[in-house]
Amino acid sequence: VDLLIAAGIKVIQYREKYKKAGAMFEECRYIRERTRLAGVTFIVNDFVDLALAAGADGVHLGQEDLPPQEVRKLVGNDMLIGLSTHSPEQADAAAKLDIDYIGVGPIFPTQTKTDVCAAVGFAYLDYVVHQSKLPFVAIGGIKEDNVLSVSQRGACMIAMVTEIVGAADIVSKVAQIRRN
Ligand code: TZP
Ligand code: MG
Repeated sequence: VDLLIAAGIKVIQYREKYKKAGAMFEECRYIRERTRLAGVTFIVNDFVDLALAAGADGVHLGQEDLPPQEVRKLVGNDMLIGLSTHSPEQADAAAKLDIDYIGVGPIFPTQTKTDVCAAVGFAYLDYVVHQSKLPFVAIGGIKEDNVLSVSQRGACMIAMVTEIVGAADIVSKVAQIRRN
């Protein structure tokens, strides 16, 4: 997290799936402290209670998580809600919800998430760029060597996991990606 902040990353999402709640809370508390000092947005994946307890800026939901309208009742109007989407139908449904952004992907095949649909490719990205009014984050298999193909199609927020956290030098990797 400290390296991501040093690299100038604007949004950090906590994506732990297997630890005990207490351990996750301790990690989120650390991330919250660091991101607050740095002015970085902090989103918790999947767990509404953890997002609230940690004072995160937002919570990210999948299609099979709690319904966004129910989560809105729990978190109030100030917290961001993000929703993963994988098809034009899901983007259209998301437009009717009180959410702040959608995830769009996986654009390319990914190893990071096992319970994920097949890569949606550029067809779905193009649909969102041209048809959706919600802010969106492109995700899934995005790397230094293909990020330009995603941004040139109109994505201006891009999420990367492996390419960044798997880099030997995170700060240089992010600088190199930004030079693309
Ligand atoms: N949602 C769709 S793909 C994905 C998530 C969380 C994983 C992205 O990870 P990577 O390593 O950048 O492919
Ligand atoms: Mg999820």
